[in-house]
Amino acid sequence: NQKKEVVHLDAVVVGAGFSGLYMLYRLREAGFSTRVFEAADGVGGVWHKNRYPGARCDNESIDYSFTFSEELFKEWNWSEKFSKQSEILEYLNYVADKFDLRRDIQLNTRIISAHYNEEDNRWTIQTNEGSTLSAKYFISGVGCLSTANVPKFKGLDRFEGKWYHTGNWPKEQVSLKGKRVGVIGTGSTGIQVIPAIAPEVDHLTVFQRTAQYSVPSRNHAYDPEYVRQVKDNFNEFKRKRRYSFGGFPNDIEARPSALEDTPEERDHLYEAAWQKGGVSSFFLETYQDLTANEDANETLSVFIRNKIKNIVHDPETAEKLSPTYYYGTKRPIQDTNYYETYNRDNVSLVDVKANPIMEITPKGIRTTDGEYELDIIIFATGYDAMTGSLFKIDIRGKDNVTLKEKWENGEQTKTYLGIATSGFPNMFMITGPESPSVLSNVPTSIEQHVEWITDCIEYLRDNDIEILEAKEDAEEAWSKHCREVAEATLFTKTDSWYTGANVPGKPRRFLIYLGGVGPYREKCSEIAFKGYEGFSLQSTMEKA
Ligand code: NA7
Repeated sequence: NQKKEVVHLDAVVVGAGFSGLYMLYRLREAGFSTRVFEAADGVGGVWHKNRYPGARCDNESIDYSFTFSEELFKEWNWSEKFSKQSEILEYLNYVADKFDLRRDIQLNTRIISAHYNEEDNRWTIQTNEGSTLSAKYFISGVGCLSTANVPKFKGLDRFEGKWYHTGNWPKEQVSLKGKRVGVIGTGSTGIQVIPAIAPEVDHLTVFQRTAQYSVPSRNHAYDPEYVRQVKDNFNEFKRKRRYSFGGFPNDIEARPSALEDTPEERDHLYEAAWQKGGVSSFFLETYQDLTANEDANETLSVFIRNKIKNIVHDPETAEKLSPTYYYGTKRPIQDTNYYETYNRDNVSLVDVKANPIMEITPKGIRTTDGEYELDIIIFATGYDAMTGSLFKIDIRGKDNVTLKEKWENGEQTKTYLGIATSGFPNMFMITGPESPSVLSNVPTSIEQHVEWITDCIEYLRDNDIEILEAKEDAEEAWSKHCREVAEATLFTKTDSWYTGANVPGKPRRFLIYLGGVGPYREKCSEIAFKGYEGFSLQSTMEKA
């Protein structure tokens, strides 16, 4: 029986998104036998699964791409400033083909467990189709936002219509034409779906729990001259991206404080950002203290609330759409005609904070103020972020302790640099908890992690080191530093997926490093330069 054979490899990588594809490329270049396992039937990670209407990236396309290959960077042409999901998926497929990655990627295969064996210092990895692998290194490229959060509403199984979660949207065409559709959730995803489907459906009912700040994306086709300039300055682009705060190559520096300008100066700057469009115009190009100072934050919050009042005709709807949390402390959002959509006759808004959803009935959704009849329900309810996808795998380190136990279901999540965690030798996480991950331009962060991990594994090979493990004190210090940086901001004061508050019962922990991509890169490099300071290294001889 072929399946009983144990396949021996240097490295097993989970996931074939941006992370897994690049990790495979680098490890293969460095001469390590590597295989990537992907549960879906294609490469692309979240960009393979997020096929819902209106799905786009809200980071600028050129910024949101790989820079490890100048040739790739120069030969690929993005059509628009903010790419559609299908174009990003096309890009990742192109990358897989260009670098001949597919021969080491096994699709339709889920890693169900990874156990570390202290006898031979190797990981035993099991797949859902019964294969067993033995690898020296176990590397997670599962992504931070890939495990769907479907709230456990009573009665969903009795719903007679169809329902979908945006993160698992079917490949087949979903016909919404002439249907009564309900969308639950108004995060980044809901705000893309709602305007995209409103013209097509018979009636759209939006179930909103928290009103959101959103700014216009003002997406447009790329100007070939701009693209040429960026490509001609590839090295500078790459350098700026790597050492910037957010992983973007932006040139415009935000002013120090919103409170140092007059109200007129501030409004002028905010209006310019509103006209330019995109979240980054506000975040990177207005003021540095927006997410650090309550009064500074309020200046922008008021500006956006006024915009909502001006766009939405019905004052009651405008009021319901008016957010009250600190701008930017939930994932900042950009849109195309989101608030305008509420001026349509076939769109209505239900405030489920005031009137919570009681149950899903066979005919629709019942809130405390009545039943809404629907043919289709779209769950735009987000993800079990940061730890959800890691916990789906039975990962066991030393002494047979699971990652979930070690992190006490997330409450005690501690990592060293977001890359490793003590008790789990020779395991690496790409954009793991407590790294800049989702509060950065993710491809920049992925490239940095993948390159650091590859250099580290090469160092271990070249120095006959058998085991690398994060030390507890180093991990404790990093985790504490992460929390301190976060607590100095307004991010920890808001309920969001950043804090785990979106998933009922999930412990509240802020698991993203906010110290900036450039400083983080320098810290990681310094640790490597000092012979992997904070890690214990054991050579083959010592172990024997
Ligand atoms: P988000 O940003 O987590 O948004 C989920 C939305 O669903 C948000 O409006 C939630 O309200 C709402 N929600 C979640 N659970 C419920 C229940 N039980 N009842 C009503 N409403 C609910 O997910 P997205 O998919 O939009 O975006 C995730 C990230 O993917 C995005 O930030 C990008 O980085 C890519 P809440 O605000 O929690 O009150």
